[in-house]
Amino acid sequence: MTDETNKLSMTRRGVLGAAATGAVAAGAGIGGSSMAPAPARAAASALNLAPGELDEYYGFWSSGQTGELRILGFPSMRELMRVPVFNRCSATGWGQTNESLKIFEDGMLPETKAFLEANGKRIHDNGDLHHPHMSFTDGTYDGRYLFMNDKANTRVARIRCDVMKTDKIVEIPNAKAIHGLRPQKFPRTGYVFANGEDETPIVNDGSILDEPEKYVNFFTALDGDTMEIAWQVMVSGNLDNTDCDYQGKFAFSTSYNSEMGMNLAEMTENEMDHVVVFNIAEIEKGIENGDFEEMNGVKVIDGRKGQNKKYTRYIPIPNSPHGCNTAPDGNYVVINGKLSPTCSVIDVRKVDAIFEDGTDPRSCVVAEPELGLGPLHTAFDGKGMAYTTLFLDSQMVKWDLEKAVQAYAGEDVDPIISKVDVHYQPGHNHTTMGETKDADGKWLISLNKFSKDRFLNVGPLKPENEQIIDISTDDMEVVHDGPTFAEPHDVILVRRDIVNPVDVWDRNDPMWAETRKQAEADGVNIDEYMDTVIRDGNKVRVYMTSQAPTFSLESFEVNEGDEVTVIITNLDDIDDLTHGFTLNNHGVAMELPPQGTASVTFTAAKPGVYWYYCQWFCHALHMEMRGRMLVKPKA
Ligand code: RUQ
Ligand code: CUA
Repeated sequence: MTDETNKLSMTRRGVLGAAATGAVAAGAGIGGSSMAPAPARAAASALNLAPGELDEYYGFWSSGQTGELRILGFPSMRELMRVPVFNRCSATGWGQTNESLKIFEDGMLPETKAFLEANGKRIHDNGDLHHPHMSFTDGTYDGRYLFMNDKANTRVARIRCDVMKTDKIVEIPNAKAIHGLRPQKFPRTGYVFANGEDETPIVNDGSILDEPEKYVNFFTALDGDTMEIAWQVMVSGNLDNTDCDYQGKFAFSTSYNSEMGMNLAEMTENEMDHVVVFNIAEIEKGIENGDFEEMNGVKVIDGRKGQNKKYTRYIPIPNSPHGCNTAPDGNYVVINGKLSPTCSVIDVRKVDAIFEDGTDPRSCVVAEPELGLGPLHTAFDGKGMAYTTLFLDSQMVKWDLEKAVQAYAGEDVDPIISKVDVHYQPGHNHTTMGETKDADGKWLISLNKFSKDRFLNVGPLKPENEQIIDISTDDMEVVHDGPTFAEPHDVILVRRDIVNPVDVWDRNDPMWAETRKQAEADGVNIDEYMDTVIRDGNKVRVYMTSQAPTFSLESFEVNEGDEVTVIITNLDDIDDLTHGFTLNNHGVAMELPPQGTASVTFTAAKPGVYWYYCQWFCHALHMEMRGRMLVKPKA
């Protein structure tokens, strides 16, 4: 930084500092927003928990292109845990242990396996996790599972909430780039609905590029219990976000590319795009009656425009709509207009009718309030109020659903209650319990895509900024700024009594069932003390246990070129006694949770002595918790 620019930025900071006391900093935000007033002391103190106090909510955060799920205490915003999902994790060995590789590979399509092999890999190292959602029973969270999408590599994953670990990663055939994802709310999950965002030629064999009429898109329903694909629906246009009703009848997906355009000009050509409504009972009937085509092992229903069956309806919506959010009252679905300053409100009670012949699909739209520029997502307080993010205006707008309906019907009422500046460019927002029928209207969070000058400068790559807004009273007040790394798209805020993870693993957990089988074949019981090395040709299996502060094997020997598998059970059975196994200069590390078993396989290629050690601080003698691997040179 030159002296000159340094001076300039100092001056600018001075201006912004002054703005915080009430003056408006002209052009401070991308959208020209002013700074927020100083946070209300009362609300702020609710966010600053005293040492030892616990949060009222679990926040389950996506992490976008980082590929993991993050758990934060809310409203304190203290990060509690990172759960690796689509990413490789250095700390836990996710993506390296045999147990996690099995989860990745079990759900992988054969062509992906072949592609990875050709590239000398077993898994993709990246993912793009946008939308985490919990399983539902009867319209509210049930604490069983979390489901999430991977836009980068077209996958859907599930996390078990009892141990907070990923247990399924399923690559979706036919579709490309899974984006919007929602679990069925009623009667239960049930289905997990997943949108393919990118269109693909029906026969995608490398012979078609510029024939848009041959491109289609796929809506996928997975079975949330088995994580098998129940069915898919082929649609016209692309699919962005999705939500479903509280009655178990319909799912709704936005499409910003009804044009089936292949470039920006084509994709944004029409003023009206659409929402696709999926009629779940009719689709199930169609599957039962054999009205499907089997594509790559999946039953695919043709729900494209003009097929004139009762599987889908296309509701025209202005303009490149994005977010799709069902209100807790069960009556309304809010479609966020993005390029249109409006939100379109669908009345679920009028959706049956649009499946009748000759009914205008727009007849279920009962409100279309003009809210501001760039509406992306809407959250609810359960008291009839909606909160919509305005990306271009850098604002949150609070509006009254019923008043919006009245205004659309011609009454002289203004649905907009208030607006507040956020910093800057908000994408998703979420209220406490807001996507369930138990929305409690306490807090709202705004996930802002730009932080700019809100935090200490860390270089060209800035954090995002997440702001908490107190909605317990009539006005919205920004009471907290929180920086985050790339790039939480979405979050759910779940009452803490719903989530009840265990402290110690169950020895019979399916996570290491495969490892157990191998051990049984080797005559080893992985539930007890073990210090056995089994040689099987050039394969060596090293069985040991960990118990603070020792590994049962203080050394083991292998030969250069051996394929070595280290299998460890952590016999410690109390709270918070995690060990680890890290093998020096081998790129090998894994988590050993209390009463858990984990294993890792590598090739011993470098003769010499290598120390292995425990990387989780576990005991006063943690540093001493180590041992040696001897790799003997080839004779
Ligand atoms: S999207 S900023 Cu990937 Cu959820 Cu709307
Ligand atoms: Cu065991 Cu540190």
